[in-house]
Amino acid sequence: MERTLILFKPDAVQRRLCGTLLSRLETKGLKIVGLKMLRVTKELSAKHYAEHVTKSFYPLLEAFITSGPVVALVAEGPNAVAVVRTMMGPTNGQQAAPGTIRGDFGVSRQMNLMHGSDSPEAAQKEIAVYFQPNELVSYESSLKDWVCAADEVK
Ligand code: IDP
Ligand code: MG
Repeated sequence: MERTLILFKPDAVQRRLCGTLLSRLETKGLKIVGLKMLRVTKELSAKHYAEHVTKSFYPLLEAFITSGPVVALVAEGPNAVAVVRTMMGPTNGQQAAPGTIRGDFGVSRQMNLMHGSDSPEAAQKEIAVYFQPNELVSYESSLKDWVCAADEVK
């Protein structure tokens, strides 16, 4: 079963949308296997956003992501990486369709509420950046037989 790294960014925490966003992940059928609140430091930001560090917008992104607490989660489910990206919508809330998280809750390119890994490889790296192995909890959900059919589990 695939895992993905999710952040509720500082704007989501300040706007008190964490419960709403968590609820959307849970009602979608994803299983939460890791969850914590933390402050992203400049060092952590550079690790997480390594692909963006040299870009012109990076100073703004760093200031934003370090500006207040975030909530980090690991969600598990079939195709969890792609499923969460689809739920979030494109980067800019102005272009994100209604029904997506960024489309429903924001109008910004930077303050777009949520991060989700963009590939299974990125997810593995990002999960290791935010969570120690013993902070992830493997458990069997009693709902599993009602979330998807046996031949869809991979
Ligand atoms: P993603 O979050 O949809 O994967 P990326 O292009 O990987 O988007 O950018 C990472 C984050 O950096 C975005 O979610 C957004 O918060 C911020 N960001 C992206 N492009 C810009 C920009 O042009 N100006 C300021 N911030 C940006
Ligand atoms: Mg990205």
